[in-house]
Amino acid sequence: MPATAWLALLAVLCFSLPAAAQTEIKTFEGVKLSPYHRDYDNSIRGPQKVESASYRLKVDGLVEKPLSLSYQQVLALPSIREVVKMPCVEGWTETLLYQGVRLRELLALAGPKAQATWVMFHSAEGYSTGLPLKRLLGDKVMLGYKINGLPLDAARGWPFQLVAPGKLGYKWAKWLVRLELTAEPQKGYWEKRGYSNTADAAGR
Ligand SMILES: Nc1nc2c(c(=O)[nH]1)N[C@H]1C(S)=C(S)[C@@H](COP(=O)(O)O)O[C@H]1N2
Ligand SMILES: [Mo]
Repeated sequence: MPATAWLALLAVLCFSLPAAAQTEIKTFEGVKLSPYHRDYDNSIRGPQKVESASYRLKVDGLVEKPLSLSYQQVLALPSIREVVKMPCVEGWTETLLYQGVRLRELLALAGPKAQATWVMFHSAEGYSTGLPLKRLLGDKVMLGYKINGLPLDAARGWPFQLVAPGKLGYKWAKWLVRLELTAEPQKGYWEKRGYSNTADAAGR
């Protein structure tokens, strides 16, 4: 084969392989998924552009070993995939395929202290919410970084979103920067404004 043909082949591979890896998954194990891209946004300050080079996920508070992890360090941990439903208090529900790191794996790396009973999730734009530590040890609770096979973008919550099945959407903090373990329950952004700190998505 002439050199130009090799070059052409190489170019085709370089452009088509990443593109193929980025195709959105639309159905998974027979379940029709909600679309990744939407034209509405209900977050308190709109999509956030989190800087990737300097990004660190902090896990601190009542832990034996505080963590400060880069995006790549989190992605290197074992991951899971689950189809989950995210119901917003506004009335809509999305069914999405999430991929991420099980929260209990991450928490185990930090080693919660005996007094820790609660985890506060802090986001880049100042949003926060929290859940009982016990509730976060479940099989399907994760630090999500892909939806329908695509990495989270600025609208979806890059780099990480809490995936909390059974809880209303305002517990699913996006643009996560810090997990803080505390001894007592704390109120987050919406909870301080009167929303339930339990946020059970009963029947939704
Ligand atoms: N950082 C941050 N996370 C957030 C919010 C927000 O305003 N800021 N809004 C919450 C609410 S009310 C809902 S319903 C979901 C919507 O998330 P989605 O983009 O996955 O649909 O994000 C939650 N996470
Ligand atoms: Mo919401």
